Amino acid sequence: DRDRQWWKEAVVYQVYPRSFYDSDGDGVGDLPGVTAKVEYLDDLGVDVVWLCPVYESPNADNGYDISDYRAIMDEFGTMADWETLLDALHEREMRLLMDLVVNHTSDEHEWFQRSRRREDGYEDYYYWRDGSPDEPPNNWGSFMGGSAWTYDEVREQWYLHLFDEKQPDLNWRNADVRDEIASLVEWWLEKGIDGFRIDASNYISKPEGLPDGASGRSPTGVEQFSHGPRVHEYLRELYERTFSNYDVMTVAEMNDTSVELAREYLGESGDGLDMIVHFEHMGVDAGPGGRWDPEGWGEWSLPAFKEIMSRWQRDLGDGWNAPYLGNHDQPRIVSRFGDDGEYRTESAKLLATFLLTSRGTPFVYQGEEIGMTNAEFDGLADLDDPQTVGAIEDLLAAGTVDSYAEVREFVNYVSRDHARTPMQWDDTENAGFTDGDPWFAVNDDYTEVNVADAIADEDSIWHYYRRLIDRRHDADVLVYGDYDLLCPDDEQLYAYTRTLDDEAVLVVLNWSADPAAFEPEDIDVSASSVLISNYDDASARGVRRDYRPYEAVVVEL
Ligand code: TEU
Repeated sequence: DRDRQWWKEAVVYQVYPRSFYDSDGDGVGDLPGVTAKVEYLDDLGVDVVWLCPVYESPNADNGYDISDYRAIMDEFGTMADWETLLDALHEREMRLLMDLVVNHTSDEHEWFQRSRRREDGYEDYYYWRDGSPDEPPNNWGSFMGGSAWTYDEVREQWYLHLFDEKQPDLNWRNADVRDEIASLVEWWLEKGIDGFRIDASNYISKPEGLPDGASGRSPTGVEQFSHGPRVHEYLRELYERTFSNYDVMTVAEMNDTSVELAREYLGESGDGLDMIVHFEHMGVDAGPGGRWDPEGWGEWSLPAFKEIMSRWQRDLGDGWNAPYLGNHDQPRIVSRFGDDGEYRTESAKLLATFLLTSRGTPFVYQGEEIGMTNAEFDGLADLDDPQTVGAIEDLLAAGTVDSYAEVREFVNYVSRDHARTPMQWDDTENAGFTDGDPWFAVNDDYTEVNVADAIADEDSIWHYYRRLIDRRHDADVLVYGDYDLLCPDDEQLYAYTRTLDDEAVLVVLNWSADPAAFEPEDIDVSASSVLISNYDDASARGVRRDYRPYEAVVVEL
């Protein structure tokens, strides 16, 4: 009845290949670079590697704009390099999760090139609309800023792009498009991969007539194209044609999703998806206008965060969670949810404790295991991410701000670029990421924050992750156990139990830089023993007491 699955017991590690490890000195991370670090990942103890897109791409959005789904990006290597990586992972009993980006293609994809020339059979592969070149067909905004429409001079029509103008949206209403997608998915599954992370999956169905969006939400129109009318039909169909025939995991990325909506997609009773990546907790520190609102950002309340996380932990029914705190689209977790100054080590370990004692399949993003921090970007020219740049351009165009200086602090808090600075392997030049010129500047703190130092120090964040992952692998209760929240209103403490049959674990996290008293009434701690803690004398101190800054303790009850 626990419905055991390998992917429920797995810990996933996300690799952003461009910034992971450069094997050939061109300044760009690559596939042989990932292969060179497979042993490293095995030592850390992770089970699954999620590889962000490595397909052929002009890199308008670092690989999320694909021009050929069956080819490897030159900068990353060859298909043979990819096969070597897959084999290296499988030899160590690790698995490979690939990224499936099919809400849109690159405008350089052959389908788009044919479609813009109205070639037979391709006319309808994208969303094309008539209209005068200065009046977009509706008011939808793009996630990358500006309108979601671009006028194409070749076809003399507008095309829809929810993301960058170089990422035209595929028209899933066209059965040929769905056939193409099923066929490329099948092609990769046949190569022996272990699953897909499905990008932007709740946006694939657009409502008939593409009605205008209401004002006040960002981007405009999101309520129209998020969870559109045929989204379940499309995902279920893809599942039946492809995933259901293989022993693979699927995790669907869905911004703008509630627990109730998520349940409709998950499991056999839904669309066959295994897990959903939701964004509710990513909104806790946003201003009233959403993530790119330059006013009112940065403050967040622990009770509100607990309420969100607890709802997902408890109410997903037969569905399975995919807990995460950071990824390639978010700032660094220790800078955002912890303290990247005095308590960097303690707070990074606390975040790890939370993530790896959550119910669901935890996703660790590269660099989290050494407590990598946000970088500093002094001008627009220092940024790479089209979303951040687009958001700033919108603010400048609207006159909300007059210069980069006015948003510098905001960008240094919120940008997707923080996650994309090169992985810090050691304290040599360029943090050991490359022998060449890195494509993106290395964070200055690499002389202190790097893998080599972390591995040499038994008390490091890295070793703490390794131990936590071990504990999780040894304790079914951490994987399958029920979750119950304690002291929901406490502003400093996040405490919960996990229970499975006669096993019970208590997690106490002082999510603050000040001491906090934990005095639960109805928990029997008489026979408790510490499973892991980020303070080494936690055992001697008992459970009911004051907790020190960012102290995290997991006890078996
Ligand atoms: O992101 C999809 C998505 O929902 C975006 O809103 C994204 O989460 C945003 O960065 C949040 O602020 C996926 C990828 O993860 C992202 O890297 C791509 O840029 C995007 O799709 C387009 O493929």
